[in-house]
Parts: sequence; structure tokens; C-alpha cells
Amino acid sequence: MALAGWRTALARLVLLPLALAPLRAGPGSAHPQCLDFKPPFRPPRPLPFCEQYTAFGCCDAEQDAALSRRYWAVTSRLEPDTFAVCAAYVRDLLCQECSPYAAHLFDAEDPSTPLRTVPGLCKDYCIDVWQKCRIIFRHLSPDPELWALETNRAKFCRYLSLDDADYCFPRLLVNENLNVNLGQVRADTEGCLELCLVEVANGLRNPVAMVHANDGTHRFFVAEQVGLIWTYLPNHSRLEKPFLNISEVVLTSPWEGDERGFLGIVFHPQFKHTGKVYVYYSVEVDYEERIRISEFKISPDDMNTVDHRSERIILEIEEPASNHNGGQLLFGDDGYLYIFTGDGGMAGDPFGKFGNSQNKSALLGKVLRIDVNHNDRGPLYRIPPDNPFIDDPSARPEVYAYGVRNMWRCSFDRGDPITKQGQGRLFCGDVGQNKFEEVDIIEKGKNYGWRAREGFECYDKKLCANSSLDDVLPIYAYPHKMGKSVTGGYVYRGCQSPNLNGLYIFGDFMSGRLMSLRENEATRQWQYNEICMGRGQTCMFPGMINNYYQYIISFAEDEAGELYFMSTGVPSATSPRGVIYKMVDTSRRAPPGKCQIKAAPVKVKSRIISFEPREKFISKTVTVRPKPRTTTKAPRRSSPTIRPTSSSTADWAEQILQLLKNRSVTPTAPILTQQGGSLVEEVGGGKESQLQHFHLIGMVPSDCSTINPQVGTE
Ligand SMILES: *[C@@H]1O[C@H](CO)[C@@H](O)[C@H](O)[C@H]1NC(C)=O
Ligand SMILES: *[C@@H]1O[C@H](CO)[C@@H](O)[C@H](O)[C@H]1NC(C)=O
Ligand SMILES: *[C@@H]1O[C@H](CO)[C@@H](O)[C@H](O)[C@H]1NC(C)=O
Ligand SMILES: *[C@@H]1O[C@H](CO)[C@@H](O)[C@H](O)[C@H]1NC(C)=O
Ligand SMILES: *[C@@H]1O[C@H](CO)[C@@H](O)[C@H](O)[C@H]1NC(C)=O
Ligand SMILES: [Ca+2]
Ligand SMILES: [Ca+2]
Repeated sequence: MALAGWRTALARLVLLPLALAPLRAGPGSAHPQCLDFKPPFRPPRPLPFCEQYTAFGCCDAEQDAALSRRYWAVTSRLEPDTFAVCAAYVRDLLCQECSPYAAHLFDAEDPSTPLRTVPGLCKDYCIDVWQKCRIIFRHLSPDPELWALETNRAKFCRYLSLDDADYCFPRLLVNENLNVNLGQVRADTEGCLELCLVEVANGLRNPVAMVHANDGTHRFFVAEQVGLIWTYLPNHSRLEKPFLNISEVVLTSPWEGDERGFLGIVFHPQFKHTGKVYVYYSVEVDYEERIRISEFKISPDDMNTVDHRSERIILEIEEPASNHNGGQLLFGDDGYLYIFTGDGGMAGDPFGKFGNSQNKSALLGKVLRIDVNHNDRGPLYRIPPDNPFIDDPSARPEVYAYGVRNMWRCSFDRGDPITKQGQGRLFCGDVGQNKFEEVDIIEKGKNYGWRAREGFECYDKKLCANSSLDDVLPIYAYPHKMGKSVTGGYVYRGCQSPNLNGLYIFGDFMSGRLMSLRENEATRQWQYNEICMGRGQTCMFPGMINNYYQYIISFAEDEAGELYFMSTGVPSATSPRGVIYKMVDTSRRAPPGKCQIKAAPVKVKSRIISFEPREKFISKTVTVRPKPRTTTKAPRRSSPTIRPTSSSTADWAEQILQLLKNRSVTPTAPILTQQGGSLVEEVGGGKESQLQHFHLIGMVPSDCSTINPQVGTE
């Protein structure tokens, strides 16, 4: 029964080119893998038969029971005195199917060798079992070749040996390298957590958001900065007809670094009943740049597109400069709509007496909270009665929190799947000015410091010294040598990678660094760990890859809570180089069957385009660490051939144009893998100069500081 299973799995594996790459397991490149070619797991219930693997392995109680039946079938054929000597061997050999290294023990990974029916045996053990109990193999294995060797000890044991002696039974069990930290997230010596990726979608033009409808269909919707949203089915097929196409009105440009465009989408929490979605985008009205938050309704005759005539503008805010446009929309458990605006733009929040962010009568530089429920009649939105500044005549009642610079990506924690601990916490990445990027937990009525403070340090010394500032410090901030533009992520609360539960995973747009924070329950401190791509064989699972494009634009959660991120090799709103990756911890998966979803049916009216992965597992890397950017001066100004719409854009847009002009070739995007906690540039990927070039040009969540003359090197 199990054998048949492996054969199908093996047949499938042969079709996957990545599995054919012969890899040598170096020290520390342990690679637990089950016979189904997936990571091992913690069985939900104890295993009465293969007790050895009761805590961690490749069997659940059902497989354990099947092995127990095979044991009795084999041993019942043995004479009583043979039974006394050999039964333990039978059990040992059968139970190796449950070993976390079963795929290696049975040599299942290498399609060029015949499939084993007995685990690979170390020589001394083989000699021992051959001398005492060779008769058991007739009952244990259906392989006639093995039976034929029964009389020749040397040939018999050569036949049962493994090329990779590290994995033979039973030496494998005492191999410290293979057994230390088994079942825990792999980390290198610097504590960098080794995760793997699955490519989920590609060919996207600056994918800024991926959301789900929370309606049981497990569809996901991916927004491109140009103003198009695509519907994807749970099997990653895409519908040809867009979910939403407002590219005609969305204000953006092909320039790498343009922060304007379609920036956010959220489904109403009762979308199934209300059919409403909310979007956030840049628009030009009467020569004025604005951000617009609009409501759309689903089309009455196609559940996979919105009714494009249903748009109602909920809120518009004038944008004094083209950068720092915020863009996140979220619904809280309270049913209210949260809107995350930027400070308006330029550098140092220059507008008004002390900037927009500390000015509670401005809607820029804020977290806003409004009530859009029951708005079919009466006002389009109402003010939640417990909004914090409702009684402050100098404050806009929409304000929920302030002192925000340019929060690029926020999320609510779903909470622990069992205890619900952490539920409702609101995490944001707030992009910094010259020195620090930060992660905040947003609470009602609080001041997040900007422009008085950047990260933990004072930015505007005068404002910072004011004792009435009373600001909330970040839970984590990092200096610009690690990255220059934070992309907020999610607390992992999915099912498939149980070890990641509670980990806040985020990244940096400029450096391509993936990062994590975990709260220490006792000290309430947030512990930082970098995330790197699994090394050696860690990601050698069918369909998994270990590299990604540098510009991390956004993170996402699917309906089941699995975690994704979107990045691109060319951060231009018109360049189709964006890829969506699912993050996977291969050290431990959930027990089989636990994470099965039953997606509600989707009525499809459009043509379906099936998904074709393009990214490859990379087995060879060179250790060239991309250097931090070293430019100090902005390029000289010249007359651009195309003029941006707002005069405040001119400076940096011109500089970008200048940069683009100097570029003679279409760049090859750098691909990042990671080794030893450091970023690694892949051979054949970007050249050093191009890589630096990419570091020069900011984009969506970034800010003008990357090209601002007053900004020095960090
Ligand atoms: C994906 O799902 C859709 C709808 O169930 C189906 O029509 C399509 O054939 C599937 N595509 C693939 C590649 O399985
Ligand atoms: C989106 O709309 C624009 C203009 O309205 C149109 O030119 C374009 O073809 C549309 N794109 C798709 C994919 O439907
Ligand atoms: C605060 O913002 C409002 C609205 O933009 C503006 O009218 C006012 O002048 C600002 N106040 C200060 C002190 O800058
Ligand atoms: C400190 O801040 C408060 C409130 O914003 C303001 O009224 C006051 O004038 C400030 N004090 C100084 C010394 O700037
Ligand atoms: C573009 O090239 C010119 C001439 O080679 C150089 O002087 C200028 O500094 C370059 N500009 C940028 C932004 O690299
Ligand atoms: Ca702006
Ligand atoms: Ca802050």
C-alpha cells in the first residue's frame, strides 16, 4: 500500500527537473524528508507501534497501524525461535518508513536507482541481521533480486547499502548533525531562519497587494500599481478578465520610484452579504494630486468582477507631493475601516508649522478610522463613537493615531489559532527618513513620533524635546545599513508551517532583506531574527525554490492564513517582473490532512489561464554581498523629456530620468538567495553596477531620501 504510494510520488518526481540535480549533503545541510517528498511532522496522537517516531517523523496513527499489521503478517510466518530473535529486526526495519529521513533511507529521491523495499543498511548492522535473520527478508520485501542474493552475504549487504553513508540505518539515528534540533526551524550560526518558497504567480507589474474575500472561496486578488486587479482561483489559475480595471484613472508612471498609483484594496468583512470592496489610489483632479478611497460593489452577474459603475468616493485627500502616499486599508474586528495615510511627501514632513503628522487637524500622516457600514443611505461614512479625538475641536474626528510618516503595509494579527493570544494587534512598518526603518504596534489615540522622532532617535530636536510629545516607540527599528524602506508584513497564523506561529515576518524593499520578530512572552521584548533562504538541501522539495527578486513590495495572507510576499526585479509600475511567493518552513509541516481546505465553489465566466511557474531552485551560489549604496550626491538636473504632473515631483523625477538615460542596457534583475545570513548575488543575475543602480532607485514605499541631495550615505 505504502509502496504504491511512493511509486506514484516517484513517477511525479521524475518529471520535476529540480529533483534530478544531484546534490551532496554537506555538513549541516540535513534534509528531513518523508516518502511523500514532504517535510516530517509531529503526529497528532502517539504512535503505539513505531514509538521511536511518536514525537516527530513521517507517520500518523493510521500509517502506524498499517505498519503494525504488516509486522504481524510477517512475524506470524516465523517459527517461534526465529520470532524470538528476529521480530525486533522486523519492527526496526518497518518503522523506518516513519523516520524523518525516510526519503533518504529508502533512496527515494534518486530516480536513477531502483526503489528500495528495505531501508538502506549500514554494513555492520546488515551483517548482523543477515547472520541471524536473513529469512525475514523473504516476507518483508517483494523484491526477487534481494531474495536471490540471500546466500551471498557480501552481495546482499552491498545491495542494501546506501551511497550516502550518512543516512544508513541505524547510524543515522546517532548522527548528531542529523538529529540535533530536528523539527525546529533551521537556523544558521548567526540565527538566520532558513525558509523556502513556492512560486504562486508571476508576470505581475508591481504587485502592491494580494487579498482574499473571506467568503470561503479561497480566491485571491492581486492588485498591480497601474490599477488592475486580477482574480486567482485556489489552484493558482488566473481569470483572464480583471476583477477591477481602473488603470484609466489611476495616476502613476513607468518611472521606477513612482510611489503613486493603485495602492490598496480590502474586502468588506461581510463581503459575502454586502458585496463591497474598498480601494485606495492616486488620482489627479483639477491639476491637483489626491489619494482617493472608494467603494465598489461586486457585479450582480459575475462574482469575479466588480461593477465598474458602482464606484462611490468615500474620501479624497489632497497630496502636496508625489511621494509618501500611504496606501493600506484594513477592516478591524470592530467592523471599522482603517486607513493609513502618508505625511504628504517631500523630506522631513515640511508642511505647515510642524508638519502634517503631528498636526491632528490634517488627515495626512495618520491612521484614520471610519465606519462605512450601513452607508447605502445617509452619509458615506460615519465617525465611530469611540474615536479618540472626537472631543478635540482642533482634531479631525477620523484620526485614530498620529505621528506616522509613511506606513507601508499594516496588518491585524489573527491571534493564536488555539489560545487567540495576540488577536487584534495592529502591526505596521513605518518607512523612515535618513536613518531608521521601524515596526510599530498601533493603538488608539497614540502618537507614533514622526517628525519629532525617527525610529528611537530624535529627528526634529525641538519637537522631540517637548515633554507633551508622549510618543510610542517602535517595537523594532533598524538602521539604513540593513535596508532603507521597510515593508510591513504579518504575524504568521497559518496551518501548514506550525513552527512559524506567532512570528511577525516582514522585509525591506530596498535591500531585499526578509526579517522576523518574535515576542518573548516573559519580557515582552521582540526578538529579531533575519530570514534567509534554506541552504544546502533544505529547500530540495518538489516545487520549492530558494531565491527571490530583491524589491519586496508587499506581504499577504491567504484565506487560510498562509503567508506570501510579492517582489519584483524591476520596480516599475509597467514592468511585468513581479512574482508572488508563498513562504514555507520545511523543518516541520502540519500532520497530513490537518490543513485541508474545502473551497466554496466559484462560478467562472471568464477564460481561465493556468499558472506556469518560471522560477528555479538554485543549487549554486557565489558569495558576493551586494554593497550598500555609496552615492552621496544627487545627479545634476537636466530638462526631462516628460514632465510629471505636480511641480513638487520634478526634482526627484528628473533625477530618476537622468539615471534611466544613463542606463544603456535593460537590467537583469538581481536574484537573491542567502548564505550565512548574507545576501548572495546569483551568477548570471545582475552585475554589480546594475545592482547598485537598483539600490539607487527607490519606488513605492521608499522615499525621496534615496535621491535627496541633503541625505548622506548611511
Ligand atoms: C483550476 O480550477 C478551475 C476551477 O475549478 C478549473 O476549471 C481549472 O481547470 C483548474 N486548473 C488547473 C490547472 O487545475
Ligand atoms: C483596462 O482598461 C483600459 C482602459 O480603460 C484598457 O485599455 C485595457 O485594455 C484594460 N485592460 C484589461 C486587461 O482589460
Ligand atoms: C494643520 O493642518 C491643517 C489642515 O491641513 C492646516 O489648515 C493647518 O494650518 C495646520 N496647522 C499647522 C499648525 O500647521
Ligand atoms: C509642546 O507641544 C504642545 C502641544 O503640541 C504645544 O502646545 C507647545 O507649545 C509645545 N511647547 C514648545 C516649547 O514647543
Ligand atoms: C550619467 O552619465 C554622465 C556622463 O557619463 C555622468 O556625468 C552623470 O553623472 C551620470 N548620471 C548619473 C545619474 O549617473
Ligand atoms: Ca504624497
Ligand atoms: Ca515612529
